[in-house]
Formats: sequence, structure tokens, C-alpha cells
Amino acid sequence: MNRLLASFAFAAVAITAQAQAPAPVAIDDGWARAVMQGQSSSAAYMRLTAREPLTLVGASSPAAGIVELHEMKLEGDVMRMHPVNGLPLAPGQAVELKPGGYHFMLMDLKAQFKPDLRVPLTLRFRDAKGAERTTTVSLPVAMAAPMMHKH
Ligand SMILES: [Cu+2]
Repeated sequence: MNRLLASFAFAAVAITAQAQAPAPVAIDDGWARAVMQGQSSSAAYMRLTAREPLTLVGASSPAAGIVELHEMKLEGDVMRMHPVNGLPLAPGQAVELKPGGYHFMLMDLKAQFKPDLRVPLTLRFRDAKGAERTTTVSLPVAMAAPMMHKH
């Protein structure tokens, strides 16, 4: 059983390494929010700078059952968030995913996000030809104090 798990982990690493073609986008300052024990959702933030016209369409992670792209904004005097189907990225223009704005919502967490962990996140983009492009980042988990929001 242990040997089976070990070889599975090795295969997963090999596949990830193989998939790393030149990324169509630079991803900087990414992090995922640490959560309290028993809390089942977190959020991930980063800065995206596309090298060609792209639309961010979603993401996935082995650390979460569901990952959604959300936008948070003030409506009247209440902060609300909504799922976003696609976020256009113009080449060379940095777009921030940050507390109080765009973010990835990670739900159905597979383990508690603690500050010493890293969380893999595979971002999905659509390019100008309509083809899907993906890139995987490893986000540190941090105990920052972003604006709290609940579902
Ligand atoms: Cu959200």
C-alpha cells in the first residue's frame, strides 16, 4: 500500500514537470489564506501579467474539491461576491487578485491550510485562438489578514 502511494506521488510529480511549457502569463506574489481548523474554504490571491491576450477561465487544485473565480465588490454598503466566468487579461497589464477584489475561492478543502504548507493551483486560460492553456503554481499558505468574507 505504501509503495503504491509512493509511486502514485512520483507519477504525479513527473506529469506536473512535463506540463511546464513556457507559461503564457507571469504569476507573482501568490498566496493562499490560512484557515482555522474545521474551516472548509479559503481564498487564493496573486498578480497575473499576461504575455499575450488571454482570458482567465478557472482553476483547480488537488487541495480543494471546488475552485471558483470570484469577484468581490461593494453593492450599496455591502460587500458581495459573485462567480466570474472569465477575466480578460491584456498583454503586459498586471491584474491583481487580492482581498476585496478578484480571488480564487477554494472550497471543500482536503486538509487544513496551515502557514507552513504550499498549495498547488492549476490556472486555466483561453488564448486568442480559443485554445486552452494551463499553468501550475505552488502558493505559500499565509496568515495574512485579508478582509474576511463568508459564503
Ligand atoms: Cu469568494
